[in-house]
Amino acid sequence: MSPSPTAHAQSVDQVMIYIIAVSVVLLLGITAVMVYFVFKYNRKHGHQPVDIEENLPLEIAWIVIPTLLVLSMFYFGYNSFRETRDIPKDSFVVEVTARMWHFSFKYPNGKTADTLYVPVNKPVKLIMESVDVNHAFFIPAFRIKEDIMHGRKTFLPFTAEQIGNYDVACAEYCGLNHSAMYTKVKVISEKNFNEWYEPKAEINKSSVAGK
Ligand SMILES: [Cu+2]
Repeated sequence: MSPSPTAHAQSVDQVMIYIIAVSVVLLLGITAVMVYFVFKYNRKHGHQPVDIEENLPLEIAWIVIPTLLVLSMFYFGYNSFRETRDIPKDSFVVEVTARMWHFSFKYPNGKTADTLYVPVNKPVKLIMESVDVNHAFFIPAFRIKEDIMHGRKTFLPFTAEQIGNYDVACAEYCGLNHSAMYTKVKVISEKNFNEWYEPKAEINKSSVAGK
């Protein structure tokens, strides 16, 4: 398995594995007991149904154990969700505009792009808005997804820890070409990012033009 591109992706995966593991243990356990009882208490072997009177330890067990399991799932899931709401103060802000059927990105210096370029290991905060219908910004590799609406800004933070290209998809059905509404997030080194963000040649040209 390739390393997780974000710490958040790792924690989401751990929650997922935990929930699946609990579910599998319960499924196998319950199925095994059920099948065993079908044979053990088979009516053909002379067994008759019996009304079970109050069994306090059993009742406590079937209330307490599932409650603890569900609460633990909520606890781990909520911790992982908090990571998408607690935004580092020094985050690099990129504005995302969604429209049918396209994402565009605007950087603090006014630069715009159709692809999201970000430096590796830098906290990024996306501030997102739609100019038309509802969309959703989804980076499967980072395990993050957030709705994008018209007239209301939503946000999404992430810190990419692996250089690479990752898919971005619209995850809210938004019309005819929704299924083609894809772009990429390109995580690059800080040096490459700075070269892309403020190319030297252009700075020189504009400073010459300014004189
Ligand atoms: Cu869309």
